[in-house]
Amino acid sequence: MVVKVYGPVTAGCPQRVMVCLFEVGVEFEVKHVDLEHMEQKKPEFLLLQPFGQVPVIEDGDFRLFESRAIVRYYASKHGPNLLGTTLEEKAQVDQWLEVESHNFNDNLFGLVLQLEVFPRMGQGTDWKLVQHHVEVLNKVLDVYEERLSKTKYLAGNYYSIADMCHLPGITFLMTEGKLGHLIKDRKNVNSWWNDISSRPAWKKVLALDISSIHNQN
Ligand SMILES: N[C@@H](CCC(=O)N[C@@H](CS)C(=O)NCC(=O)O)C(=O)O
Repeated sequence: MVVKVYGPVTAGCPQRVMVCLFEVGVEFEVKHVDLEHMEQKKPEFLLLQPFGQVPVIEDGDFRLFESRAIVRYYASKHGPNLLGTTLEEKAQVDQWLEVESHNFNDNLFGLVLQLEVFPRMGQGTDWKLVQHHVEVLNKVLDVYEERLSKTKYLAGNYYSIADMCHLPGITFLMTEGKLGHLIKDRKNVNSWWNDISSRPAWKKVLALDISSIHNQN
């Protein structure tokens, strides 16, 4: 049974799910949701995701939303190697996944809104807020730099979903956000980034072609 992933291939939250599915080898098809035209707020989509956001997955009769919950589910279902093996390793993965979700992503998402979403909607950028998010992210990434001087990956010396969940956000910093120096100026963070972003699963996500996805629907 092919898993359905609802969301544009270019949006960070669905990308988090897609990279996990590529990594664990689960076949999926993308059901494009047009965020520009607010398809995610239409009644039929709210039946799938009551908060009107992507991603959602459908796996047979099973439906799930919240990207990190989906990532945890598929990583649990298809082997322990992305979650750590011992109880302590698993707890470390959970800890760094929480850090990704709150310390990192809350600020990253603020930057996506100010630098990409609002300008596209014809609204101005609040540069004071941009400065605030960058300042906080600098502090967060200083913590990462220290951590990654001791271990190869965030949770330890094994690649995990905690590393994986950073891929869309850091890609934004490196590209549209034009804030790549936050990564490149930190030796250990930069090596970690080069390592995790060169994994085939992430390259496959970036290669997903929006026009071919449209044709599937
Ligand atoms: N915590 C949710 C956040 C979902 C989310 O913010 N999705 C964005 C795309 S990355 C979205 O649907 N934006 C459109 C909207 O909020 O109306 C998750 O990780 O799945």
